[in-house]
Amino acid sequence: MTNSLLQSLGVKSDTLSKDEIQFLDQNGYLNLGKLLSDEDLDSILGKVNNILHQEGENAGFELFDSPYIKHPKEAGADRLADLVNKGPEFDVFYTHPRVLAAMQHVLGDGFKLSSLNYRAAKAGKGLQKLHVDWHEAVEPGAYKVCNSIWLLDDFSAANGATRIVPGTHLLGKTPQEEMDDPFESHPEELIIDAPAGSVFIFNSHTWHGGTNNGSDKPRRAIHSYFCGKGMPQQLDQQKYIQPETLKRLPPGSNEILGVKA
Ligand SMILES: O=C(O)CCC(=O)C(=O)O
Repeated sequence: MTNSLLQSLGVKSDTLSKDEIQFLDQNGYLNLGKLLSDEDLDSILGKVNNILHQEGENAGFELFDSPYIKHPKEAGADRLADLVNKGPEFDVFYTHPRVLAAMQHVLGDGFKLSSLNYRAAKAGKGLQKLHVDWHEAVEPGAYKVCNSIWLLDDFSAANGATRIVPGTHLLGKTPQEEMDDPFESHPEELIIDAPAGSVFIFNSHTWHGGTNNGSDKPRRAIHSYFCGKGMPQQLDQQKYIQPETLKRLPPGSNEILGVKA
């Protein structure tokens, strides 16, 4: 991906402040603040509900097509996949300049979208192991994948918010290698506590996972997940891309999706 494409999408040298970059480098995650307005959230949630209704039992079916999804059928969560091709409401998730700036910083030039999925931890469920989104540990700096989580509900320890263990992207170890039971709490984990519309970047090599949703409502989020140059996408975007998606996106955006123009 060229720098001029990123510039045309609004990425500038100061899109992330020096302090934000330093925080991301040291902690392996970054709170970008509230990037979605309440009106945006209404429209996105309306669309998500329609898709859930339309797809019914088949919701998230595209995930089963991917050799790179660890738990396509997660009993504790509902999922939707391929949101790229399910409406213009979802364009912002992979074209927002602050997200693109963070991805370029973590993954380097040539990064692309890996997948754009919805995950809702069901009431009373949703606990995941602490994990990384790669099959093995990598050396600090040699990052392959990086995620952003877009909160569609207020997140807190009460409703299954994501937990993150800051700084673990620098260990060169996975939780499986270090913990007796990665389902257990980690003494240094933090649980996201932020309002709906907020976006967190997390380097996917930072140990993280969903927690149990102790509320009586689903805890909803969209993951806009990216991979570095030459890395396989979680969803084969070329296979699923629809002409109308490319038509409505700014010129050159096919590079972000890793598909032909
Ligand atoms: O939705 C979340 O809180 C985290 C999900 C996650 O890490 C995963 O599904 O791999």
